[in-house]
Amino acid sequence: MKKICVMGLGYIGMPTASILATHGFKVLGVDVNPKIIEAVCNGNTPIAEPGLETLLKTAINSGNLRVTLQPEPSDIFIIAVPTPITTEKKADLQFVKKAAENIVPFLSTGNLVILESTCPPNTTRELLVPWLEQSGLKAGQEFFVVYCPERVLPGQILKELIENSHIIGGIDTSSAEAAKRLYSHFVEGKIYLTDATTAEMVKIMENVYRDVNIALVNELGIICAKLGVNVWEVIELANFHPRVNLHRPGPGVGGHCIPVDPWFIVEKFPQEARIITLSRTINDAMPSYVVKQLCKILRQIVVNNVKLKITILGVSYKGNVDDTRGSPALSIIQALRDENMDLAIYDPHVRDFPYKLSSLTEALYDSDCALVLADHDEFRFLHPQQFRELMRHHLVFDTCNCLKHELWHSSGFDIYLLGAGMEYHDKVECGEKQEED
Ligand code: SAJ
Repeated sequence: MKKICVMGLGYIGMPTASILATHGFKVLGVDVNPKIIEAVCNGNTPIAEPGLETLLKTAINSGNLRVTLQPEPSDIFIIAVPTPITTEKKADLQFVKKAAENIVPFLSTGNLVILESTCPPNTTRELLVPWLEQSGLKAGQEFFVVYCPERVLPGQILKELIENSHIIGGIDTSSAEAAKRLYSHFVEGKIYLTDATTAEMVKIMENVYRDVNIALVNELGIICAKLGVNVWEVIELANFHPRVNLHRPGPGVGGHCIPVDPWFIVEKFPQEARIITLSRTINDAMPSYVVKQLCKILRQIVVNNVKLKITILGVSYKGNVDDTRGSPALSIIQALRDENMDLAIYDPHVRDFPYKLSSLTEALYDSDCALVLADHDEFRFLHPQQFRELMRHHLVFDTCNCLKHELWHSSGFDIYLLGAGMEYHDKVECGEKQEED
């Protein structure tokens, strides 16, 4: 059975290594962070992803998965390391370079190297191949190289790793075919073969598509709010059209992919990438729009500069994940602190956060307004009665449209909704009446 070395045990590397090990491969998981290695050796996973802990334990117990700080000679090397952006919005490829350099001493004839990290176009051909050829071996002749982007959704990683289609971009046909043989062992979706640069563009364009579409609805939400109509209702009705698929507005675009990857195109094509750049600007401005709207809502209760307490519900970058990287909540919290507001933060998923987290009761006690920033499933079932008893004022600003607004309204709350204007709280009841009709 082939031996596979997975470089990087993060959100992609860890699940990939576990899946390969449970499909009979001998897998060595490598990470530069000793804490990750220690956690895995103790049977823990530092990543909260449904099903991963069990799968990882099965993989380790089978004897097919080992984890360590240094690679070893292997048949296949998979690079799944982060590719962030610098403060100047340029791709930071230092981790890919380091992983390639670590592989070089162990690379031998017939090996296959797979890059899965999201990278700017031409990274595989122009950077990875020369870095690997430091071994003295010739890519395409003595070893194989492909770019095979990870395209799985955090929260559904295990399912999507197996069920999604895979795009394999080879530096040549033999490389692509070699990678196809590997992925065929566990991928149930279709496998498409192409060249490396096309595969790089596929990956970036998928995330650009999402970013541009989110910017579009965020812009439409701001317009609808001014117009006094509810963007969520407009979207729902427009999406009945067979060729329309409007996304969801929100407090901003977070995570480590969608706010990052579009810059990989902008960096290389600044003149041409106009919609892409504008979309990034629109989405990045959403947190400050949320803060402005919140300040408008609070005007009705401000008396003599009394410090207001805001309860923040949800700080992860999206619903049902524990990940707060790039979360819009971070800049919203900072801006509200600058506005001299007292903040209490509750998130049932998040454990590590730069600001203090509270229990729900603690967060609601004497609060003037609840601000929903992530659409966790738990929030849909929150009961307004508990909020009523604990809060000083009964205001809620839902930026994700995840509460049952009629219920909150009938429990005496003034509900405000992102993309629906300041008068929305008067209309919630009307919406209820219309439904009854
Ligand atoms: N968001 C909106 N409105 C929407 C959808 C998302 O405001 O309609 C926000 C979310 O709240 C979040 C951000 O966008 O803050 C990103 O969330 P997401 O669910 O769109 O994406 P990620 O970052 O969790 O995962 C994306 C996925 N890409 C696509 O769906 C095209 C995933 O498949 C990729 O593998 C992943 O990026 C990646 O690693 O690149």
